[in-house]
Amino acid sequence: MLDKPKVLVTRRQFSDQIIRLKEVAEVIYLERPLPPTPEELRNHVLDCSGIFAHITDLIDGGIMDSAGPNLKVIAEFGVGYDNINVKDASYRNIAVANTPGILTDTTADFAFTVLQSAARRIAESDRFVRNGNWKWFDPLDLLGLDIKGSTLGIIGFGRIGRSLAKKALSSGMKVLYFTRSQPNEDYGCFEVESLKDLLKKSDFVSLHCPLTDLTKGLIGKEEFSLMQKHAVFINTARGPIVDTDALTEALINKEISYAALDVTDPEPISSDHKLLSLDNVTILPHIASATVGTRRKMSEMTVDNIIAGLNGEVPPNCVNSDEISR
Ligand code: 8YV
Repeated sequence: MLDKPKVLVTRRQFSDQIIRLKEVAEVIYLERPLPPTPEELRNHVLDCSGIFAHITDLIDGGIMDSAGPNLKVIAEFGVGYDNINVKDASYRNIAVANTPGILTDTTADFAFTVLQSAARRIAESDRFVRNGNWKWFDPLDLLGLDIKGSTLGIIGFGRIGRSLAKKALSSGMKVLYFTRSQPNEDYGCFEVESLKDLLKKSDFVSLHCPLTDLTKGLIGKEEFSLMQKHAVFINTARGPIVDTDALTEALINKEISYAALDVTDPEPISSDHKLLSLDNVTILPHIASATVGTRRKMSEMTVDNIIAGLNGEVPPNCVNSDEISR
């Protein structure tokens, strides 16, 4: 009998999906909450044909070479796959796949929730009560921003950006967007000519572009200086799209009024980071897609991608199908 191919799963996952994988593969399962160190990753990946990868795993040509010639598929648990060097994978004829679509509404719902919570100073107000500061009703304290009639600027108008736009429009917001690619449908939103234009005109700015060489550091000192003083900045995309030092300064100097972040750079952010000492920022631990239903489906899609890859097929959600041969 032929040996089963090896598959590395780098974090704990839903047990039914591990069982599915075990039917077709010998699974090296790092069933613990902590991500593997780069050295552990290099060791565990040896002889693997597939990798069930997470955002915490930096997978470059070196890791692919540590796996060796059997490696056929790297399947990311998520839509963003900036932790995988796709060029290196294509060069080695390895398929890279992700989980698009399934998390669109969950992530956009979350972005809108975070936007509304920031507008109404929810986290700050909760701290206010817990710290014993709620003495009396004060008509002029903890005043927020209205959603209806405000302008939302969306940077990146892919699936998640467009889903957020629909929610914002139905709540009476005006929506501007800036994108480098051609959107199919804009539902009555307005495309702006430049990022500058969007930053100047928006009351809320929300990031929805992938992290690439082009978008790394896209929002820095100059961009924050263009935003309105009352503007709220939301990042549920990727931390390194924003210059963290510039954001910290902008919040300290009140160049913008508030930031709500589900992603940071570095990630996780250390508990003694300056940002955490500020009252005008909410920081969440990368949970935009974290619902039971969505994470389950993401896990299932990741396993679908791996099984197809092990079978020598192009995985259903392959991002480099044009660059590999099967
Ligand atoms: C994932 C995400 O949970 O899909 C993405 O790009 O950021 C999240 O939905 C995260 O990537 C964990 O691997």
